[in-house]
Amino acid sequence: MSIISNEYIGHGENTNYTLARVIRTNKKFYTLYSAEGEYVAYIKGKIRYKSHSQSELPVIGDYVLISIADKNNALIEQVVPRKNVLYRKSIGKKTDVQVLASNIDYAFILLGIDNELSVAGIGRYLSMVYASNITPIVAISKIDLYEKDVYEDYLNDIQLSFPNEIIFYYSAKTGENVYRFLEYIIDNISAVFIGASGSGKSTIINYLLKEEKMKTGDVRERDYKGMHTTTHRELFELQNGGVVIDTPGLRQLGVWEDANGIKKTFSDLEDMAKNCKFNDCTHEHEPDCYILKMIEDDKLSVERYNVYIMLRNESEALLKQNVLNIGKTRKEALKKVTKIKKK
Ligand SMILES: Nc1nc2c(ncn2[C@@H]2O[C@H](COP(=O)(O)OP(=O)(O)O)[C@@H](O)[C@H]2O)c(=O)[nH]1
Ligand SMILES: [Mg+2]
Ligand SMILES: [Zn+2]
Repeated sequence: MSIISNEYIGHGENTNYTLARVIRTNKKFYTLYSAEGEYVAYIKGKIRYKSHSQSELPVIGDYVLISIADKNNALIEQVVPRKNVLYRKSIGKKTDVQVLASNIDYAFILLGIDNELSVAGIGRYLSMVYASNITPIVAISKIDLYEKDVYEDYLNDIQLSFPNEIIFYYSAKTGENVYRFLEYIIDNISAVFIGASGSGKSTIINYLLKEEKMKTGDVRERDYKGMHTTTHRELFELQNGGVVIDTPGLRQLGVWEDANGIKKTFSDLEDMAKNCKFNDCTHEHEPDCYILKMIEDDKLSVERYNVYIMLRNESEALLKQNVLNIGKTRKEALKKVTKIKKK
């Protein structure tokens, strides 16, 4: 039973509850895997009531303790403390944290070679994964679409921009390099697949599963009451015991890469910055900037530098904008309070 990884076996042993893992989430219910089989489960009202934000509610990958009435009616009593969560922050009226999956060892960032393959985009995904303290692996799909000499230089540039990350390319059509996934996804390891819609997540998972457990493209299915529902995320066990988690396409809109994740992605630049003349050097125009000197000396890739500056500036601008927004809502709230007081 590798869906439940070794480190969690035995959890809840001294309780009347059964240990299970969330393998599918839906609006109203969850599908769980346990040693005794699969269950449809609901959250105990208390959990929903007590939770301060959406991020505390069960997500795909969570281990939970359940009480069981029958196969179609189990109750999630507790979420077992998470090892980690893959999350992203977005800015709208307020800052939101969206938890995509939990208890993850690797996040495979999938990018179609025919689409959306940019150094900046990769930097963004890396920052998100590092902010969550998860190891990223970049996998570039659909290389069967082009001759090697068309994309080889480009892929070299990408590797030069991210010299510390594992990056490989593959084709789910010809099977080229697909084995690379299985070097990482082994027994007791959980890997999540992220990337834009159409980048090939479901296809490679199907390939790895060696059977059509999922439909590619939009997944819609009937739930147990016969209603059409969109399945959000799904977790599967490979024959070798590794676990893979599919996610829906991530939209970039309003997404805010955490300053922390950016720092981790570019930790070498953060280190170099210690040698700049000014403490608050922006590394854009200052004299005696060590980072600019490293570029001049060909010791730092210009592309890597550009992505760093872009993401850092974007993150700072969004943060500022957000602080302003919060300021505005506070002012509005205050206005209301004063009005009430005047009455
Ligand atoms: N030529 C080619 N097409 C692929 C490859 N991987 C996925 N596709 C196609 O890309 C489309 C989107 O794939 P899908 O797995 O549904 O993407 P998802 O949205 O990331 O889950 C489908 O039409 C797949 O057949 C690949 O390696 N080569
Ligand atoms: Mg898909
Ligand atoms: Zn500098």
